[in-house]
Amino acid sequence: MKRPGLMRALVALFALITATAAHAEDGYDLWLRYRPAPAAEAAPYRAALGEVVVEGRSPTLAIAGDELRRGLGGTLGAPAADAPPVILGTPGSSPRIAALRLPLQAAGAEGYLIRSVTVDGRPATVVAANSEAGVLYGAFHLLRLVQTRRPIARLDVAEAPKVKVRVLNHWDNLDRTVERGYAGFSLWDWHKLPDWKDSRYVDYARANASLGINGTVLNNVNAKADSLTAPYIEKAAALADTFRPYGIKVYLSARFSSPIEIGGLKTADPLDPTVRAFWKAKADEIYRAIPDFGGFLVKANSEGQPGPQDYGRSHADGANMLAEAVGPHGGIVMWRAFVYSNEQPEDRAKQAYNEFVPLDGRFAPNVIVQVKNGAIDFQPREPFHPLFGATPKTPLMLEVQITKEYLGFATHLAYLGPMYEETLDADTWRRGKGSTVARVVDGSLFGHRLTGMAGVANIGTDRNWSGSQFDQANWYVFGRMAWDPYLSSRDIAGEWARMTFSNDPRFLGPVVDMMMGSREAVVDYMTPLGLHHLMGTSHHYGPAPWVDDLGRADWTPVYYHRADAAGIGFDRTKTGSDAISQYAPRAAAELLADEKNLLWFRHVAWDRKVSSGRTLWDELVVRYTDGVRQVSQMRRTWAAMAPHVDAERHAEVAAFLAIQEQEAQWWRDACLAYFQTFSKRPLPAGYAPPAHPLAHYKALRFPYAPGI
Ligand code: BDP
Repeated sequence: MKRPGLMRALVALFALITATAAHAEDGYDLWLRYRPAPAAEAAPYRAALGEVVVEGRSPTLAIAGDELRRGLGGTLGAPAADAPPVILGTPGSSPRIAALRLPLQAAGAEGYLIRSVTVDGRPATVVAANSEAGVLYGAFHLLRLVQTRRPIARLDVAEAPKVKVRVLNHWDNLDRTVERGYAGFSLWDWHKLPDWKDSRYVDYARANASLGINGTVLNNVNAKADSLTAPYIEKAAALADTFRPYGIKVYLSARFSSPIEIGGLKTADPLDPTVRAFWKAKADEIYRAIPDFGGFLVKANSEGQPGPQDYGRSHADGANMLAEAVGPHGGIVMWRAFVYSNEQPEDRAKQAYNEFVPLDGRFAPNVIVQVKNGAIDFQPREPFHPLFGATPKTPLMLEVQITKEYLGFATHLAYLGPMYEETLDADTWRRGKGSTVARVVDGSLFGHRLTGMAGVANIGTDRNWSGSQFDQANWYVFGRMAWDPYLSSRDIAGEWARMTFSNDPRFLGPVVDMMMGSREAVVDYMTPLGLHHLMGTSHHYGPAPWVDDLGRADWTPVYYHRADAAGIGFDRTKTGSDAISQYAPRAAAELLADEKNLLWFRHVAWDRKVSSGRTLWDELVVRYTDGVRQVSQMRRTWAAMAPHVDAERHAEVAAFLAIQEQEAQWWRDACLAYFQTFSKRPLPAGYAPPAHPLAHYKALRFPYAPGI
């Protein structure tokens, strides 16, 4: 007898299996994969976490409930009928939660409690907060506990973010190219907005909410005034509507000369009344479309961007004018301190401090100054920026780069958690020991309530969002550290690896170690011992330490490494630019004592002995070589992980590591071939010479490298 129904079902099942195998894991699901846990692992969670009960009605609460059902369902299967319920809500949305009289004061506007409680005489788990966004964050926290297999008996979690403004900075252009983006094109489909909203906007919002990221600056800091015209405000409003239920506010980068370009004015002078009126009217217009608009991010008088100094005014004058426009609506201004000028003979590393310290106390209360982690520009390693701790009356937010412009683009595996942590843990010594950058960032050092952390996003249209599987970890660690700048980068790496790949200890041990060492490997094969800014011109791809002929000296690598017959490095002590004096004396002493910063602060003779007992030249060769060796080791580590990872993602990571190994070798060889022309010394015994003569490396051209 023919069984067409069964046949059809089998065919459909087969199609489904092959389809899932082919598309099983391309990385789209990020750390929110919710794959089934093995039965034994699932058992305690199944017994403890039953039906999800959302108390109250609102888009955000519904999202929290749906996410929990999706996550618990995916990981644990359908809820067991007799398992205690998971109850979500706020005291305002839920009489049962109100009746519990939970100590929610400390949770503030965005925090939450997760507790094992008794409701109606029966055990239950509550996720409670003062706000709906807090409930959503709590739901993601509970999911994370399950995903990472943390114990959930007698739950008593209390969390509140330590930083108020936790924003991604998208360097996305209106034509969908992304400046320094290595993950495809911009997610924002401006042309089709506001009528068509890509479903990825929702997944983007989910991912951010899962980390507590509560803001997104949609457009490039090198901004076009068009972003502030009516059609683009409407498009931004459509995105804001999508992100709002996820607790995410939209911000825009503002081009300082907009009053001229789109306002028909002759000037953008911040003290001109017509200019002030333009910005007030513009802010009012934006807030009509986006009532919870977060505010403006501004890059002014930096790298050719217009700014208040074009009119003889200060950064404070410029920032305060915009602050006055958005202030009545509750908006803020994030004013960037990334300023330097080649017309000034001063060491570039000193310029931001020199500009901003005299302005301390002159910014409006809704202005926060956004400072990169180091004084130059997102290099693989920089000492912390001397502005941190130096402006007691001005709140500063930390800006880190998530996209890896200077750390090998998307193909190099470099987990940036240790880099962010290094900055946050650095002691500024401005109010004695323990005056860490983290305490500047969370406001506790000087008692600021406006606090923030910004990450230059690495997100694009690639299926895996970030250009590589492991670059997702950099988005993840940024979000987690913005929520709590005291978290450990190792713990976060473990959390991410569990959620993204596997809870198997045979996987986690080697892979977390590999992640933790990966940024140091990049430092070694690109810029060891405090070297910096050796990359190719404009596209920043690959080594070009020899470049000395750009229009401006402060963009040339030779400006930074200063190699000559005597030695190498930038003297920033008293005998040189004295940039070191911008730090508190104890911090300066610590920075100088740390060999990692050797050539950042000093010009050192080739023959000087370093801590290993080797000469500086030999040490450079050893470090460059060891960087490459570390990548080879990473390849072997990853190869052994095949049993723990789906084939698709394993192959992608393996292929990228092979690229990384080649490029690490290229960096080593090109840099050593070049520096050897100054050191005039042989490589130590056993160290292979560069594969090609220097001329070969100098002749390489990359006109189509991504991200320009
Ligand atoms: C540099 C980037 C450049 C950015 C600039 C910035 O190369 O594309 O515009 O930072 O932060 O590192 O403004």
